[in-house]
Amino acid sequence: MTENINLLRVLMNCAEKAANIARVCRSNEDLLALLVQEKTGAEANQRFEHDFKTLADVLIQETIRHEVGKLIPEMREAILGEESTHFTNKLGQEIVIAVGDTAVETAAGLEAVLDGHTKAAEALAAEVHRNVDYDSTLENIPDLPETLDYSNLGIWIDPIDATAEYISGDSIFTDFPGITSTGLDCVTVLIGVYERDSGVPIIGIVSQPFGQKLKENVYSSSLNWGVCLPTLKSHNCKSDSSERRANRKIGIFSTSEKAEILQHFLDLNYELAFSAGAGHKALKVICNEADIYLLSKGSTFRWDTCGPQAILRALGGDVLDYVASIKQQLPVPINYIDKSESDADWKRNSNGLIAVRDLAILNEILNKFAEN
Ligand code: 2IP
Ligand code: CA
Repeated sequence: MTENINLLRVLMNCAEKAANIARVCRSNEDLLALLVQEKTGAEANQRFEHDFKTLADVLIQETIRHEVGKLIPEMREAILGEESTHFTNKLGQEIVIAVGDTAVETAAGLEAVLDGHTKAAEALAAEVHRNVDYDSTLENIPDLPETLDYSNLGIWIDPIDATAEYISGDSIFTDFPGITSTGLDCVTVLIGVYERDSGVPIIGIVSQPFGQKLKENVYSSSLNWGVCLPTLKSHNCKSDSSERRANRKIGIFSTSEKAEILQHFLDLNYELAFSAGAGHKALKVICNEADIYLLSKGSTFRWDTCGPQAILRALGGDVLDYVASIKQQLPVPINYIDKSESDADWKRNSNGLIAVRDLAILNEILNKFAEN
């Protein structure tokens, strides 16, 4: 059944479908009204804003599960993300999101959840069921090895990373050193495939649904991908080797990173950039616009890192466990081996992270952090 299926192509189309859903929620008036409820409005409105964002996330996750499950049934149950299909909205009602066999069926289910917003439900369902063959617009997509054991693969998805940027949709501004700090550019769709027995990420996709502005309110995606298997290392990432990078060491950080951590980088002659979105910051390292993304806190999750990590591994870099790497003075990669559900926090990268494209730059950094 899965003989002629290329998982990389399937996931590229899934990422594009996710990007379409993310874009339509901002371009369709009815959906945008639900997404951006007046922040100062009634309490019920504020509750709905949160709920609609959850609904969009769950819907994208379910759409990807549906698409992958249709083509590769053995992976259906191994597709994981932040949300569950059953969630309780802020009014205490149980909500179930399901992708039906037809757009009409999906719309009917969504309409019930969206409290009679018929047009909004139909617009979403149309995107869920739209035929997407984005892969045919891309070049140099490799065949995956025939030996790939799909039953040993799991997927982590972040349907919309940098939610706050997505909801506020602030205008994009470019800050030093030419890296976008806030806005829709920081929004990413993150898909990562890992081997369940080894916990190692092997296929990654990072798509920016608002990566290319075509005209006012019209965007197309920028897609980066990577494959890192013993017999195949391949990627397609737009890399920035412009003048402004020559001989400059650049670190990218969360705006909430601790001052003492930033000071270590200043001591090592790094320039500091700040931006929103865990996926976006990792992407800046992938694209060689920054050398390192270090986060000392445990504020990211497996769905934030699995995809970017697979791409960085394909490029010769990795995403590391911050605490363990400093302690052992060695690069210790983040690992995705399935953990027991009894550990409530098992999905969190609780030790922080270090994302690099070139492992060789780590020596002085690990040293510096060990001294202090
Ligand atoms: C968030 C989002 C935030 C990031 C946080 C992620 O994911 O990417 O921007 O914080 O770590 O978990 P920061 O921007 O400070 O790096 P989501 O938006 O999906 O909750
Ligand atoms: Ca996220």
